[in-house]
Amino acid sequence: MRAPYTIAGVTFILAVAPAWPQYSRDVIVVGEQHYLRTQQVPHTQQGGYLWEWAVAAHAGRCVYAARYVRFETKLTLMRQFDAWAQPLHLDAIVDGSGGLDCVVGASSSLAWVLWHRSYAYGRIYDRAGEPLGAPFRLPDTAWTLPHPQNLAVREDRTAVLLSVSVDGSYVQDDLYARLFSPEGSPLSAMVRVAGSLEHEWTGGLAFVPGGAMVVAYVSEDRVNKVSHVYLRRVKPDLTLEPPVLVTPDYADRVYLRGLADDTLLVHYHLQMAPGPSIVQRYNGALEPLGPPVPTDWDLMEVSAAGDGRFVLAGQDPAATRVWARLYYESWKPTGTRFEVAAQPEPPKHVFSYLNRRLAYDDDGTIWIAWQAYGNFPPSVWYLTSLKPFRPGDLNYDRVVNNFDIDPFVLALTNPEEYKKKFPGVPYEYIGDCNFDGQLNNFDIDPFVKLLAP
Ligand SMILES: [Ca+2]
Ligand SMILES: [Ca+2]
Repeated sequence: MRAPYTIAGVTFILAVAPAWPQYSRDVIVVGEQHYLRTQQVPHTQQGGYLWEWAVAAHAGRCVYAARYVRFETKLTLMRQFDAWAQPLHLDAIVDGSGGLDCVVGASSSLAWVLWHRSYAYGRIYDRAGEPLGAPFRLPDTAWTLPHPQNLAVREDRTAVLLSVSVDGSYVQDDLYARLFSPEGSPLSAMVRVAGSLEHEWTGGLAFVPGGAMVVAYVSEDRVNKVSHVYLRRVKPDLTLEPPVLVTPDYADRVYLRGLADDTLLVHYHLQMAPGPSIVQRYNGALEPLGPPVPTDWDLMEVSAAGDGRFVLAGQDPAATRVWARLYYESWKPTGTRFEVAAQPEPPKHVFSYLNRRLAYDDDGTIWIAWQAYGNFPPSVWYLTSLKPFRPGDLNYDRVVNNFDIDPFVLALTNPEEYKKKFPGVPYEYIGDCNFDGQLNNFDIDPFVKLLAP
């Protein structure tokens, strides 16, 4: 139990957090087999109501930050999960005051949570969920937080934050980049990357070989009232190269991800009918690698893994169903869209427009944060994870071999012991090698066949 946390005379005590109620244990197949687990996020916490949240995933771990609001009492909580959606530690209180907006970013060793009141603030946590110092105010972010995808935490634990400036006027929106230490201190000046920023820009940033950074943004031609997507390189000494226009067409809502092969995946929307969304790959010099490829048009979020796979998610036009679809590196969809619903299925479920709701980890796990309504009040919030697995891989090391024999026998004969040894691993599904929906003696022969070379 942690010490009570007192803010403005209000004391919060967080008990050990149990797993949230889990509503769905499905296996769905999207290209490869995935285990889908949906948990209901508490709608109330310490007397406040869930207002908004953001998710990020990295190195087999999901970080989730949520803001609960009740009159002047506001509470931002952070929770981390392992890849099987098991909570790793207590909920951490990030901040007990202040306004809205929350953004979270993670590397394998630390997590940043940013929020906004009159100014933007941040707090940093280590992998065990312990705060590294007190909350701090971010310099020169006068009134707005960066939008999603604009906080990148590198493996050297430094972070780059894009922010939207600073004079309080949407008309003069400028985009700035700044490098921060692992403790949240600025390591560089604010670098002005672009101006005339489109209000609905989403942007993103990625690192390319040689230490340069690429920033994506949407800039508006305010005379002709059209928006264009740009990429721009920022060199290690923070000097700027000329911006690169991604398409001459009217486009916005750009997403950028740096991939493991040092190329860049760029995704954006065309605004003119029929308005498809487009994916295209670039090299680190910002030369296109191949033609633009159309994808789903009615999506709301995109997230990519380092191997170039990406997932799209959105909702149907009547706003009653949240869907997602996985694309392989070839940019061919892996199958039909799948619905992200809990069981029993709520009447309506939607993405909210705020913050970051979708994260695709490099290990292939997809995290989706969504909201159901229809019985309002209250609405119900869910966190869904989809984790790929191979039948028979009972020790979950991503290969099926002789090392899976003992765990298979354990799952079959002593599930309680198996659960202690492999917490959260859905052995009923992974051990079901004849695909009849249960794990029993009839799975032994099919399991042995999977071991055969
Ligand atoms: Ca294995
Ligand atoms: Ca079976």
